Amino acid sequence: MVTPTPSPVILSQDELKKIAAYKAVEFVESGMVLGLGTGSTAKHAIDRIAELLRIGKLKNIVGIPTSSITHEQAVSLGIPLSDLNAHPILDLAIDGADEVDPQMNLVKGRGGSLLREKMVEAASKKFIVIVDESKLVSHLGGTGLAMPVEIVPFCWEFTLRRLEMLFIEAGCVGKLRVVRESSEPYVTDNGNYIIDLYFKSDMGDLKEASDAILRLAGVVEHGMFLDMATTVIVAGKLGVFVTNK
Ligand code: ABF
Repeated sequence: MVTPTPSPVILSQDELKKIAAYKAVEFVESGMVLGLGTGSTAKHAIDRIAELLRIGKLKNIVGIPTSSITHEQAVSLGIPLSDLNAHPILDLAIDGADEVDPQMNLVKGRGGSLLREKMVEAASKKFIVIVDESKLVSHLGGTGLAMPVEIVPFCWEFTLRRLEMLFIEAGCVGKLRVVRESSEPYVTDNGNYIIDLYFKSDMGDLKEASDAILRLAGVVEHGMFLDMATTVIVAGKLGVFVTNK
């Protein structure tokens, strides 16, 4: 008799995100001040933190949300919240990312919350990034997908052109992010706009690119998170991998 070989379990992308998120929550300890990320992966982590608080396995957590949507989720789950004014140093932040390179540099902000995410995560002693394996890239901006930049609404077309000019050799094209249903500009939690930059070729040295973008007066922040992650947790077909800086 032939014993059937069990077929491998195929996990959905969302299930992989949940695995990475739950793994990250294993690093949360009672009494921590926690940066709560934004996006579908971070949402799983927040659900899990709330569950552990509910059953008493975690106590005295203070959450610092990185967006209004995360704020709403945390409030609805009863997670005590505060802000950076009251807690300028966080113990740990957990958040997703759009791209992760081999040096643990990130692109974030396709969800629109990059400014608050960067403020909160830069203030955190540890920053765990949680992703499914589709987010791994060999170099940032090389996927043909957007690298977001938050800008002030004033004369946004001028700022868009200036951004394109910075990366003219990389064939950079900028697009104002709009709300799909209305074609109106997407407005961030901070009342700003987002320009999504698309590159035809490598944008060059990341630190130089970052500095050049931040020197433009209409720019508020960009979505490259360089040298910020202290741990990356990747869930994929072969399992869950934790890499520390
Ligand atoms: C946030 O959510 C963002 O910085 C990033 O744009 C996005 C990742 O999305 P998801 O977890 O839904 O894949 O962390």
